[in-house]
Amino acid sequence: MVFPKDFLWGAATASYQIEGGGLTDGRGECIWHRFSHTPGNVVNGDTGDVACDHYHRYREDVALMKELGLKAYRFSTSWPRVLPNGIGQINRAGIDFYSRLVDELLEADIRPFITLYHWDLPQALQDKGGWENPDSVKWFGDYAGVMANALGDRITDWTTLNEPFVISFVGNFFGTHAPGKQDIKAAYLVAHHLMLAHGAAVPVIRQAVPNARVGITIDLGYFESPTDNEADVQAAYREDGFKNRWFLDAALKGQYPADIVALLGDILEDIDLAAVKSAAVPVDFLGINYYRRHLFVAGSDGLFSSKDVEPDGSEFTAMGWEIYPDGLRKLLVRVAEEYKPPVIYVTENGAAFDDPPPAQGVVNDPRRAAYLRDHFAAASQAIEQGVPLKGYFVWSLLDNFEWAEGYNKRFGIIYVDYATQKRTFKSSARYYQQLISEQLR
Ligand code: IFM
Repeated sequence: MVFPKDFLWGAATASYQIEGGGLTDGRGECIWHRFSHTPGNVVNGDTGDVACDHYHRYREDVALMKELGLKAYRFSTSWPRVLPNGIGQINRAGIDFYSRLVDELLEADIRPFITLYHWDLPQALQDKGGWENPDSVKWFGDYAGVMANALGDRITDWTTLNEPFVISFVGNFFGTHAPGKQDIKAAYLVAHHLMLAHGAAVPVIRQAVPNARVGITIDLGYFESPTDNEADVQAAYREDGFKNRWFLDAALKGQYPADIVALLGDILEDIDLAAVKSAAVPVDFLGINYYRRHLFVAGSDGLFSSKDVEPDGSEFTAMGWEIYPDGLRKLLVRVAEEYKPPVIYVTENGAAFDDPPPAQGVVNDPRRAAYLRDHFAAASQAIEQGVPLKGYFVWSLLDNFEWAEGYNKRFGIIYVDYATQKRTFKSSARYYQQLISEQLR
């Protein structure tokens, strides 16, 4: 594995998953606060009230990043920490927190990559319909402007949204994420407004930060059929359309995939589909989050007449996700060829495993280190094949609040003992530290 010397080795987190700090210092309620405080939604009734207490321990966490040798850190900002009602009055304490964090990162020579929306919509906006409300496009643009004006003197790398598929469908169709709806029409409306909001926010950021590099992060799965049978191949392609092409085509081509539009029919009746043209503003990079492969054959299930199948002989993570590194290479090559983003970052990749507790000052997690090694190798092959991949953010820096799974699933390369908040490097963190230093030598 050889990466360019200027390759950005990073790690990622998200506000609600690590910050904690409850509703202190003027932070408004977000939809995940409401959702996780509603019994039955999250394993063990866990909430993000304390999480990794990063709000108070960010200096210690930046010191850990520096020890790892990270060149870049991807984090998200909590919209209601900055704008408790989502719009209007700015909470100075919220801005100050992110300002201190950014200063600390720059002091440590770590490049801050900010994400404006990683799922913690202000509850006050959800009460007005949330992302289903067409006004959400303007709300998000205004919030982007507040952040760009506050931090644009020190941050050049800006991401609008993280994982529009999960926001729309897991939150509004499957219902297992906040706000917990099960309404497919609502999910497509949310997806549409998210894409318009991205399109509205990019110029706002550019206006405030002339040297900004702006992008969006889309979660992609690698879809294929286990057979060469044409009907099975087509079924896998439809599933790819549902999850991947819907958002890639919107953000990078300004249109929705015609085959999926045709299948959805009336579900889209309230949406002005042509308006998605405005989502395809030029971006400086595309962020890709990759975790797994999905196998599908033709079937009679659901809108896409498909059926998912279990891969034979594969390994799985604690989330039950298949470990399939070559899917990352294939996706990167395909996206580079078909959508031609100027730069790609892997903005998330990593795995949950049932780690043992710390012993002699370390947590032994060889499977996570192997997972990362094999995915880095796939990424390096993609670069050899001409993909403009310029950086890689491991998910996640710290064990954290894994949404509906609570603290039950650990994705960190750094172990967090939630009772004491003590951080312990896992052996995967030591592996990553060594790889970074070798690659930079
Ligand atoms: O923890 C999440 C993250 O917030 C978004 N991408 C996937 C991760 C693992 O599920």
